[in-house]
Amino acid sequence: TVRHRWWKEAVVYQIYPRSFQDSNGDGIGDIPGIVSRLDYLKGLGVDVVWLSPHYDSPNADNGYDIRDYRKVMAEFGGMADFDALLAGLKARGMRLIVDLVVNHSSDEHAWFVESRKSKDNPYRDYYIWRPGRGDGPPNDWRSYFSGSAWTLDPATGEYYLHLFADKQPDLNWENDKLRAEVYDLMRFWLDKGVDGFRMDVIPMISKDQAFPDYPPEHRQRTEYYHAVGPRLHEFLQEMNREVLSKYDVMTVGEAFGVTPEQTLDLVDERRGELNMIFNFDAVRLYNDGHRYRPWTLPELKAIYTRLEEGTGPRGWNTVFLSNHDNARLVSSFGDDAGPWRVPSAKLLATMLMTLHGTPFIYQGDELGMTNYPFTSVEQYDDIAVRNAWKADVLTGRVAAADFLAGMARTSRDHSRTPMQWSAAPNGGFTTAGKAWLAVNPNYPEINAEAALADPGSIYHHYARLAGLRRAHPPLVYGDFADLAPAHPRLFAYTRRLGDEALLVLLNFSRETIDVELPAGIEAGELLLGNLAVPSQAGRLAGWEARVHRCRRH
Ligand code: TEU
Ligand code: CA
Repeated sequence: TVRHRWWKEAVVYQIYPRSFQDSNGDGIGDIPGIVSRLDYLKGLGVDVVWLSPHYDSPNADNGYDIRDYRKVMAEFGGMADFDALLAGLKARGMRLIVDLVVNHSSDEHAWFVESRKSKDNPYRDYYIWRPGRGDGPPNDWRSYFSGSAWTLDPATGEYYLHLFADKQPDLNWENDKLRAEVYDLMRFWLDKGVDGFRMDVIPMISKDQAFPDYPPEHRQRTEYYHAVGPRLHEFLQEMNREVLSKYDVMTVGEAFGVTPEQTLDLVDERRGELNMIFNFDAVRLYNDGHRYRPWTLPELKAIYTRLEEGTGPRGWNTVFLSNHDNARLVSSFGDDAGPWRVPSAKLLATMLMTLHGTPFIYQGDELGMTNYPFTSVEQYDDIAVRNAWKADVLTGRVAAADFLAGMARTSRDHSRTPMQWSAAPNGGFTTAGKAWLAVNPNYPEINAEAALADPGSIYHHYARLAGLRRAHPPLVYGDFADLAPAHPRLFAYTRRLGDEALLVLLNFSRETIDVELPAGIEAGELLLGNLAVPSQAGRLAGWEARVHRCRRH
């Protein structure tokens, strides 16, 4: 039997602070802005907020490059604002988890400033330094933001490793002192009362100390090489023993490069590592290295079955299809054209909130916010886009038109445009003339004020789904079974716990379809649908989603 835990029952909402709500008219979202929207989150049915990095940072990668782990980013406010956020959430019965970015720091972190000074600096081994090979870097490892993962530092003539930007040097987890520093900074935030961590690219912290070139099978998708290094499980068990086990907290590891089969070792409750991870298989279905890849429903469904089987009763999954690193939910997995946007966004909400695992809602998806109509490279802010443009287009390797077509479907900036709060200028995100990243021009139609006023809105559908989850334990703890894995349009599944079973029916297309269920399974009472007038039993209209009691005989 599965153990009951608050974080299994929780609905999590991700806030990307730069883009959530500006309170002081500088065009940049901030913590007081978040505090002013807590009732909005409560009304949505949120139990836990995950805050993307709020730490002091020079913003080479919007806060994922941390200069001081114990300081709040000045643009976002100060520690008093952070404390007010935490208190405001707790007062409303919600919790807060923060981002833990400890695969790398900023090159402006005091440790790195010291580390690069000399080979015998006490902080030298806080980072990963190696001499070059011939005239070049130590090996063929590549940065996820284009180019080599090694940068030559003139001060000592050695290279430092950075799996991300050159301003994000990788920390050396082989060093006991570094690990102790990390555990210390974790305690700092836990002692303040935060309820856990989302851990950035955590499976990549352990590196093969031989630093070999990529094995041939991992040259394309290097994340499958960098994840699950030799000492990963040892490090996570130590972190759990030293820190996490002493608090009632939740942890979710961003598991870029971890397969469903490798997942249980990270989240098995007997092993004492993490509570859950983000598996990337679903969210990356349409995104093949910045190129759009057409995906099919049977592929998506197969991922959920594979995760169910891979994780089993002693582990736990997350359910998410968007975040600050991916394009918009409804534009990627639904149909954001005209009349289909609202029903398809509600269908996706229904799926996220009824699959087996803790659901993560990304800010703005509860409004059905869409991809931004980017047309030129200058409109993008993301370092991933800017570096790839230089590395791929300016070198003639990729045609500009192909690059832009790919980014128009996959760029991280689609999800980073500001929240659309109202029909006021800049969607009510800021009173500045200009937000740090342009607001989607569809804000007069798609905004929170309109959604709150409309009982049929996507926002209110999420709220009803959160209520349904709370009322029906099978939606949290029940097994998942896909009833029609090969069907190209229909996703039909049951969630069963003991004698109680629910049936979820989703039509991933514009066409009306017949629902073909296996013998012995029937739709009972309708608990929640996404259309004002649900279709009759046995049918689903275009993008219709329904949750029924399940009758079996
Ligand atoms: O993401 C790492 C990651 O796995 C990718 O989604 C990455 O963003 C992509 O390959 C780049 O095109 C995490 C954070 O979520 C992301 O925002 C940071 O940029 C990255 O780590 C570095 O901290
Ligand atoms: Ca601001």
